[in-house]
Amino acid sequence: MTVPKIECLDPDAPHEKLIELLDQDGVAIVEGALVPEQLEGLSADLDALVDGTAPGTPDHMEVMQPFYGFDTIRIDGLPGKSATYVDVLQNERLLAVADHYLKPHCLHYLLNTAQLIQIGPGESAQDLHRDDQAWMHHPKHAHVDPFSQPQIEVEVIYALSDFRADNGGTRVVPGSHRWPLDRQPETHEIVSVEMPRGSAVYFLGSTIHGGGANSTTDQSRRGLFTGFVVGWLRTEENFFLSTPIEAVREMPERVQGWLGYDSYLGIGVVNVGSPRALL
Ligand SMILES: O=C(O)CCC(=O)C(=O)O
Ligand SMILES: [Fe+2]
Repeated sequence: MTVPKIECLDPDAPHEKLIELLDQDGVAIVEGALVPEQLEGLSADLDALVDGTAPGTPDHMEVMQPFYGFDTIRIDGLPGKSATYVDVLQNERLLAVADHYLKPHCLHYLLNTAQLIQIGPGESAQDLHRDDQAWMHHPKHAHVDPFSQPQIEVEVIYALSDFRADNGGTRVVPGSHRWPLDRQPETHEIVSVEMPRGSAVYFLGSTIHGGGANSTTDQSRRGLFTGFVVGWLRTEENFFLSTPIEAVREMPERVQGWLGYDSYLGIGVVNVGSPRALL
């Protein structure tokens, strides 16, 4: 029995090597992915936001609460909140990965998640999942061999604190991006991401993973989660920009829903909740 592990690359490893590992394992770590100035800039921008944010999920998002966590602080919409994030987002390595997996299936891609995930002491492990199952009605999920289907999502989590098995380091199942959808991982197939602050774990939307439990009493695990999806995962019209929110407030509830003001489970959220909260 081979013991699964997550391969780890140097900061100057060629993008092709990272893509080779993602093809093979669906996951890989890159050390020193953020430079010290980026780490400092992110901390400066994010510390204040974290201080003002309670762990857990808005009351109206009960359905997502077990997934989002009870002792976890999530702050989404980071491009509007941190100038350093906008810099980090344009990281050449992530773009090379997105170009490779997504560009064959779309004209251009879109930012899908841009959030800080700070797993606090006492948090239990998130259920293991594939992020691309958010679009569970996509034909990809009727297919027995997901890797033979177009990838629709690529992701990275930057470590803004050290990641360890005991503080909430992401749990990943290497190779699971090639598994039939009904195969469940056994305990020995699950690996905790352990990496120092500044490193990054890359994975595909079809790789099974989940936030780890934080069994410490006083240490938070802070990750910066960024993902891109194929550019056609959206509505044709952009009602958020075409229809002033003041006008939307006067509309019947179901029309508001059709304009996008209800989240679809975890899709379409703002402030980790339903956009309806803004109405
Ligand atoms: O925070 C983590 O380590 C993973 C979180 C995650 O997988 C998710 O929220 O989709
Ligand atoms: Fe996830």
